[in-house]
Amino acid sequence: MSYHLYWMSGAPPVWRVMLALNLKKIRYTETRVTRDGGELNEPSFGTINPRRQVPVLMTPEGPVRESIAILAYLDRVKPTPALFGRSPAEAGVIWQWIMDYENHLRGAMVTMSMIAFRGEAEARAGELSQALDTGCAEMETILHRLRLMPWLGGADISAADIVFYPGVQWMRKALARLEPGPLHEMMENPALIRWEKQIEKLPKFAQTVPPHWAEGDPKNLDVLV
Ligand SMILES: N[C@@H](CCC(=O)N[C@@H](CS)C(=O)NCC(=O)O)C(=O)O
Repeated sequence: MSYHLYWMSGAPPVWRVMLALNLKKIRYTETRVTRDGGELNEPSFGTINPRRQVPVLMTPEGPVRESIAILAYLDRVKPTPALFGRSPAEAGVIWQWIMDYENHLRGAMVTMSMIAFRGEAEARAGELSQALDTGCAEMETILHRLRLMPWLGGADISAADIVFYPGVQWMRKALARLEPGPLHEMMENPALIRWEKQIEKLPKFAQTVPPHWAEGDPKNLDVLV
């Protein structure tokens, strides 16, 4: 079986897919694209993803786009470790945490990141304050869960952790550029830090970290749209 990933440095949805591929020990080849490079606008890319976004995983059955759809695909390719649980109850809990993040925290995370990375904290103070409040309310629930359980889904790592982790790293990057406040304090919670460390011990984790973060290149920070 051969798999090929189209990816962009710093994009949280891409990071999810890389974490899942490595967790499942599925080998893949890759093409790194950049926003400025124009690869996404090439006619050939439009045929594999009409939305002209990454990640796209090329599979023997054709291209699969949308990070969570790719996680579901990979779970069928290699069911162990299970990303979406083994029982109806586990699947329900895992999906609940995924949808909580997607529907509630992700938008606030994107808003605070864009404002922070573009240095617009003063000009968009009202919007920022609302995003930070939502961030605090959502993180409260997540922190409560992580104080009780090793992973968001329960006893084992799941798609919920993989979906959430890149968002946490974006939030950390954003908060480092903003005035300290309650969300900064919440992000220092030991349960969250313990959970992050568990993820960072996953196979080949270092290879999934956006290379331009390690290179200290400030460009391309706003790939998240
Ligand atoms: N819902 C999609 C989002 C994909 C997405 O937004 N990708 C962005 C990077 S974060 C992208 O490819 N943007 C290309 C561009 O804006 O030119 C997923 O989860 O895969």
